[in-house]
Amino acid sequence: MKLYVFDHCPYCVRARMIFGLKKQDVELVYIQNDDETTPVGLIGKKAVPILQKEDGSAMPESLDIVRYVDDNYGEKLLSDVVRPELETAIKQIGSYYNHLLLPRFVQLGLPEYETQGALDYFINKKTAFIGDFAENLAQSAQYIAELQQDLLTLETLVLAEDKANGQQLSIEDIMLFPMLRNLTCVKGLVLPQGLQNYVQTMAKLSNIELYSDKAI
Ligand SMILES: N[C@@H](CCC(=O)N[C@@H](CS)C(=O)NCC(=O)O)C(=O)O
Repeated sequence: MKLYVFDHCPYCVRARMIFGLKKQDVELVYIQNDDETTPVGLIGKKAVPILQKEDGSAMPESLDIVRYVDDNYGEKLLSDVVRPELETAIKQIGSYYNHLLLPRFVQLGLPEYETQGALDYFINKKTAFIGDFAENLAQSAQYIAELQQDLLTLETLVLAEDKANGQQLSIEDIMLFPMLRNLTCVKGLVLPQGLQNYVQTMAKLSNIELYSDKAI
């Protein structure tokens, strides 16, 4: 199977997680950010992740991919239960964290921005969404201050470092880890200890690298 991804894409990290957690091989294909031909050719629109199955057919939508792999390869791992309070905490952080993340992604040396065209495409598209990248970077301290508070709330909901609900791996982990993993690119952000333990443990279990070493 092949999984078409961008490294920074949290939905792609969801899909990558299930392969890592199940120790199931998959070929990762990093497309350029401005490559519309590949995804449109596979699923009729420009979006990743895309799973190309063994029969050649292509599947979009991160959670569909996660459930497909969980149901069809090895013993089922994930519970479907998501606590509403965890979902609320994730949505709250998700409402502004792109102001911190998007201007940093383009400085991390990620494979989806190898060409100038790919870089320009991303910057133009996302500037329309969050405003000027340099201005957002300059406002990091205020976003980080808000985030530190919200992360304290989130920490109270993470009950074990290898499964957020404390009992079984679940869709909660598939939603939560990609967000925390992306936040490791923010220099000066101190994850509360419980979340730091969680992100490190889940990175190992999922076989997905963090950005801590190149944080900006
Ligand atoms: N609902 C989709 C969302 C996927 C999505 O929004 N992917 C983004 C990247 S993070 C994308 O491909 N956007 C088009 C673009 O970047 O041009 C899923 O869960 O897979």
